[in-house]
Amino acid sequence: MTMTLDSYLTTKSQQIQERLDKLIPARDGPYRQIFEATRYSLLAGGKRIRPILTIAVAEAFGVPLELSIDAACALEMIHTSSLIHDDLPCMDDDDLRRGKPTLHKVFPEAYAVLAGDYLLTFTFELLSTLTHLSVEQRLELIYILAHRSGSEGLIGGQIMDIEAEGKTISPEALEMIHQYKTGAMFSASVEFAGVIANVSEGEMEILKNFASAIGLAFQIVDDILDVTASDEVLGKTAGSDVAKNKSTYISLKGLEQSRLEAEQLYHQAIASLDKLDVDTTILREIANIIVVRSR
Ligand code: GRG
Repeated sequence: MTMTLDSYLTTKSQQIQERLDKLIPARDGPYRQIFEATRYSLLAGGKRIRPILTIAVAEAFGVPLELSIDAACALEMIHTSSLIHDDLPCMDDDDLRRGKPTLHKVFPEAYAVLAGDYLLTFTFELLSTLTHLSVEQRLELIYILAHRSGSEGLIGGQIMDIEAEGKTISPEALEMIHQYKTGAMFSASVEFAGVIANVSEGEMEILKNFASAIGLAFQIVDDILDVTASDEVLGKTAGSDVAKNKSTYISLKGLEQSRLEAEQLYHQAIASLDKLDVDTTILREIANIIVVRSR
């Protein structure tokens, strides 16, 4: 990682952390536990790659951080909501997330369900109240996020993932699961920036192609790290795909071919950026780190 990108990511992560802390503060009162439970997972860190992408793409089009950060935080909220639910005993039943015990291990399981529900609903409340954006822009963001979280996004991807457990599926079926489960949120992140920056239809198409390539690359690398990295480095349980008998890029294509495909997707992402008429230096570096990351 270059120093420039390193400090860019650190700065943005801190800004996102501070903003999330303000958007969902600790509160007293008879329902204070919902804020405690939600903040336990939301403020636990994580790479913040989705909100960083929103901010970075918006900045590439000249939009200052103040205009994109709340929408970026909304994305991180829905992402965290999906992680909390994904970790529940009725789903992946995981004990470790973001370097800490999962929410349902520390709070009653019902609180984990409710914290996920709260983040999911608060996300849309937040987007509807972003008065620095036009009503049309807000509606567009709400549509994008609802669509990318729904049957053709997070939720559809998750149910296909559950259906595929214990089976060997085709590479095409696996790619579809990855595009829905993981790619959809990367698409939303980049589309969010496009809406906030009022980009042209042509630019939006290019951004979507960029997002689709890095989203799939991110998940392939996630599959690779699941077999090559440790719990400590990942902050979540390594080897869980094999333990749950899931088809992954590695099980279907092997480590070498998976690395090659991630690399090809990186080049595809860069080729999309080449078509944009703005400074995409940081976006190129983010695309690179998605492929060469170690956690
Ligand atoms: C709440 C809308 C909603 C949906 C629930 C449970 C579920 C449906 C979907 C789960 C989808 C899921 C867990 C996808 C995995 C995506 C993925 C690669 C997560 C890991 O992301 P990182 O590495 O994690 O960016 P950090 O912790 O760094 O943020």
